Amino acid sequence: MEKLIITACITGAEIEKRDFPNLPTTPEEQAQEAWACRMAGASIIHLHVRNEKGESTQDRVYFERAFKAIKEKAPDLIIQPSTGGSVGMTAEERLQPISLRPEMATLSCGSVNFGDGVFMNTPQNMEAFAERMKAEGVKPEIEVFDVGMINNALALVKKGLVAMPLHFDFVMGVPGGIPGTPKNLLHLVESIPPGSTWSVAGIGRTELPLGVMAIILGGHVRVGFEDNVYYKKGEPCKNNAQLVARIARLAEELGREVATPEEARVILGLKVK
Ligand code: KMH
Ligand code: ZN
Repeated sequence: MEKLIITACITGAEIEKRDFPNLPTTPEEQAQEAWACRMAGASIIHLHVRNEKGESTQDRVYFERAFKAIKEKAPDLIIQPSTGGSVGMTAEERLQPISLRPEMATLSCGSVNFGDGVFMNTPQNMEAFAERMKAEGVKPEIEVFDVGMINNALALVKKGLVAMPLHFDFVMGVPGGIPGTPKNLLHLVESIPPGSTWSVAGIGRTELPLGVMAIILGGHVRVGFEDNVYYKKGEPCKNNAQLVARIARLAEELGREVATPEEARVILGLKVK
């Protein structure tokens, strides 16, 4: 089995610092958190950024600051900005981090109810996002919130907008999306083309069991405050690295080695630095 890639989604767009003071929101806090996650075994940082008021933003300037701070502290990490942003943002707004030409970025492949709102990704949006990423040489991570989104990604491949092999991230347990059950994860894994790579991001209490399944099945794992802020029931996390360290520890117990960022680049077909 190939080595395990651990992605740390350290901030997200939905959680508020006033509800969860340990959330890293400034570039300095994000850099510190990214470094600690790297030390604990993460090779990718999935990044959302916040403005001075702590609000979610896709403004290029804020991404630029966060990239700089993270690269100074942990230069070898793969930084994967979000193009999902927050529910209600426009496509142009969401696409801003792509102009920084990151190695990877997320590409959501369909619309989904998202709590009380709708996370909108029309076919036209998806094509425009894929085209922009292709033009800038950015590898998409295909975000799948429900099973039909796999087909939407394959439609982008047919149009020549995304190249195989694909890398999927199954985001499971969003209220409105596919529930985070073991059976559903198996179904998703069996539904992607051979040769694809995949990771799982279980929301809330599904994060840990789905992560363990991914370790065993040969997938990869995403953990962090974007998806879950509890270490266990009733015990909030102190930091993101705690969640990364637990996955790394379980992988070791289960005989799966954890990838360095350089090894992750090879697994994902990114340019090796
Ligand atoms: N915040 C969600 C509405 C991504 O990062 O690409 C979308 C999201 C997906 O988080
Ligand atoms: Zn995200």
